[in-house]
Amino acid sequence: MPPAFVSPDRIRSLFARAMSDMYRAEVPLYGTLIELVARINADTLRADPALAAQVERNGERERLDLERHGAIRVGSAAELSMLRRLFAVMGMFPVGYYDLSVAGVPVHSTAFRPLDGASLAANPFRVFTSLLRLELIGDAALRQQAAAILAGRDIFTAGARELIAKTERDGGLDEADAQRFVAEALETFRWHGDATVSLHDYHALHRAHRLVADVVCFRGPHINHLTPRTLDIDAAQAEMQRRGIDAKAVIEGPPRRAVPVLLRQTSFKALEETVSFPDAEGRLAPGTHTARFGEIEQRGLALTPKGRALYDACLAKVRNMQGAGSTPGDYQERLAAAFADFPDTPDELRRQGLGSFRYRPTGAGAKPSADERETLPPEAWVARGYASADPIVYEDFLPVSAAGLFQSNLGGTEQRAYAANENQAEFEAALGAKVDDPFALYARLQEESLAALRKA
Ligand code: OOG
Ligand code: NI
Repeated sequence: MPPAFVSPDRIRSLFARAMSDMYRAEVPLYGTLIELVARINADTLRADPALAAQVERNGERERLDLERHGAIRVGSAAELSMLRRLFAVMGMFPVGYYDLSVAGVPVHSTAFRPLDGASLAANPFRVFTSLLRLELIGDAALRQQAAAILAGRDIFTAGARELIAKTERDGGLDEADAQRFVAEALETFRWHGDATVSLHDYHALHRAHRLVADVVCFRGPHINHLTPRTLDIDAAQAEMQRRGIDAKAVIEGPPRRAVPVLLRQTSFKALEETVSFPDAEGRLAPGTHTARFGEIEQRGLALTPKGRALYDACLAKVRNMQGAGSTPGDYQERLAAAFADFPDTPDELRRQGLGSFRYRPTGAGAKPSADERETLPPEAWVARGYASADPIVYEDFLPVSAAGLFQSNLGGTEQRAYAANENQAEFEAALGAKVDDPFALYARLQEESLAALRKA
């Protein structure tokens, strides 16, 4: 009898739930965010029947309450490539390359996430994963010390390693192994209240960059936030402020739109947490470390390369505008002004080829002829009432917001600049695989919906 493997989607769902429970216990404010977002989502759907219908049509109601992303930072190629194999067990694969050195953060990153429509609908859980780039640290002695510490740690349990190997060998895991895998994998993401280095070494690494200390001084890459998805981030932001949560002043990303695009995010500031540091005699000295925070996001339309170029151009305008002042209100105004020319109806976004859409038969009276089926462009299907077209959700990240998060959430305000150091080839060599191109994945989702439409 063949073994009864459970699907990677199920393992991912089990893992996302376990991670959420763990983070809720570790960071109680996260529980508050979850509850706040669930309420706002229910209210938003009640107040907006068209949105509710769209969410329903796309099978997104279920995933909405499950939806989270997390973030971790690792220190070596060995750790990154092992993570790739761990995430593959859960049907999560590396998508996109993000160079954050331009923003003064010595890492480059990818997002591990499900790829196809059915897996995304089942549970879109994703983890933004960054690799420390020690080569960007100026002090050679410190660089060597950090590399030696990293070389001496293993962030994976023996059980996790064994079950990853078993999956690769046998092609899957049965239910009992899947449960065991989730428990073992979770260990890698846990917070450690004790550092592996002395307070003195911590401070030295911290001076090189806060992020170096965060990656190097602990036994594992603690998950540093877990982000639920809201349908109305302005309402979520107002509610955070009303409850006295120390939220960031501005929402990162595009302005509020009738058709939300890409990703808008807000967060509360990172917590300063007590950590003990062993000295040479093994005595523990108290100190603190700042890494973990809370974040909420709203996801919108996945843009095509043409749409993304327009988005980037609009955003660049904001930076060049001389604002009346620098209050959050002024920023929102400037942002809205800069995006005035960005189309904001589904029809116009589609006509100009700025976004990716999922087409499906309306099931209404009107039906295309056999001939139309072959020749009619997608736009005409919608115009003639044969098909509906809904925005495909952006599943990835924005490097500019990510950099803003890194900066505000490592607890510091100082800005550092590294020269632009994009090196995707080196990242992929460390990862042991190529990353997928997000634009190609969105194009494929749209193409698949069109192919199904023509066959229907
Ligand atoms: C990752 C920050 C990126 C996002 O939502 O853009 C991120 C980090 O701080 O490790 O999570
Ligand atoms: Ni995030």
